[in-house]
Amino acid sequence: MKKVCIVGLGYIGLPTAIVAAQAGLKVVGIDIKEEIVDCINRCCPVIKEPEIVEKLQEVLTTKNFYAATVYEPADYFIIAVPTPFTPDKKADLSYVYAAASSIAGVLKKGDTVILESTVPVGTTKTVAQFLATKTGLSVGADFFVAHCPERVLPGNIFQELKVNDRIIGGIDRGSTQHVASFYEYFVSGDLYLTTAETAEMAKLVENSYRDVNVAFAHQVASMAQTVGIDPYELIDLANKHPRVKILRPTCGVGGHCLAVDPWFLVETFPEQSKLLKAAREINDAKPFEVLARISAKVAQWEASHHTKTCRVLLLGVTYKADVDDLRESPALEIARQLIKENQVELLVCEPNVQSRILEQHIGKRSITLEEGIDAADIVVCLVAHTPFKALDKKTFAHKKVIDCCGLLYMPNKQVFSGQQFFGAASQDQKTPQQSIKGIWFGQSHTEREETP
Ligand code: SAJ
Repeated sequence: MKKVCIVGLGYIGLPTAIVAAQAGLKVVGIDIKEEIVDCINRCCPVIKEPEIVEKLQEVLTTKNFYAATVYEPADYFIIAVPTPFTPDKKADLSYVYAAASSIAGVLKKGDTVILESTVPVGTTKTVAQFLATKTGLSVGADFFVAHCPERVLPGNIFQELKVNDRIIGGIDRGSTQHVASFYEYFVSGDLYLTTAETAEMAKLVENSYRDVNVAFAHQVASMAQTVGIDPYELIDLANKHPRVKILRPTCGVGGHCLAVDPWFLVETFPEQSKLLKAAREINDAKPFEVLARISAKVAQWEASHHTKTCRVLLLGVTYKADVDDLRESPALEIARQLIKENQVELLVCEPNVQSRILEQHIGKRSITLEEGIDAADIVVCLVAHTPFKALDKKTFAHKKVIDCCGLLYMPNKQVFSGQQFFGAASQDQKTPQQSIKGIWFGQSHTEREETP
């Protein structure tokens, strides 16, 4: 049975280890943090992902998987460690090289090393040379190296790990072949073979494409709002065009991917990446726009309530809906800033993050939705988590609301039918007026108090 050593038991490494173990490979997962390794071996993963506990239990029981802090010899090594950026927006590859250094200690002839972490163009080749120098082995002859970027969407990782197409870019043809045969164990999607540099750049381009499109949505929202148009209704209507698909404005862009990856292209191609840089700046500015709206609303509230501090409830602080991940979260940044300014009494409702963890980040525990809405003077909808979406919109009826994620937007499904309109109008004044509102004039100024 082939053995795999997966380095980095985070959002990508752990699910990949589980899927590989389910496919019949012998997998050891390596993490530098002992507490993470202990938790995983006790089947208490620290990351949240649908079905992760059941699947982890299964592979621990079959003994096809276990976690450790010490590297072991294996046939395949997968590097799935974080690649953050430095304060001056340059890729920080220290975790990649630390992993490569430890792999070099156990690497032997015939082994394959796969770099899954997102990296600037050219990194895979440099890592391969680094391994060759450290081990004295010859890359392409004694061992094989390729980049195979992960492409899964948090919240749907187990499905996407198997069905998504993968790009495999070896530092030479032999490496590409070796790595492709590895992914055949568990990927049902197509495996596209190319060079290491093309694979690296494809990943960066994919996420930059999405970042640029979110920035477009954010600019549309800002323009619309300036003239009192509901951006969610506007975008909904524009998207009725068969070739238009504008994304959804939120309180910013977060996570470890979109907010980071475009900078790796900007670093390598400063002259040819102006649009990417502008998009990054637009998305990074979004939380400050939201903070300005909150300040304005609080000032309005204070003008009519002289006696007490305004209570502001934030709904959601993770980087996007229905995940527990706080990395690069614009909503969390908004919370931090409000705490720092100390002008309001801040309440936070975040059902996806344990209160203890939230407290470590912002010194505040999460309160329940009911408590929060009851106590709040102003509700700020930051992240459209499913339990928030399930709320009866009437819950917000007597609240001042700033909706930054389209939580309160109700798409009007009615489509004008001349017969219905004219026919109904002559019989019943009330019914046609309600339906006309959605069809002709939209619902922007009547149904929702405020948008981002
Ligand atoms: N966002 C919006 N509006 C949208 C869509 C997203 O504001 O319409 C925001 C989200 O709220 C979030 C951020 O963008 O803050 C990123 O969310 P996301 O769902 O677009 O992406 P990630 O970072 O969770 O995952 C991305 C995915 N890449 C693409 O869709 C091109 C995923 O497939 C990658 O595997 C992942 O990055 C990665 O690891 O690179």
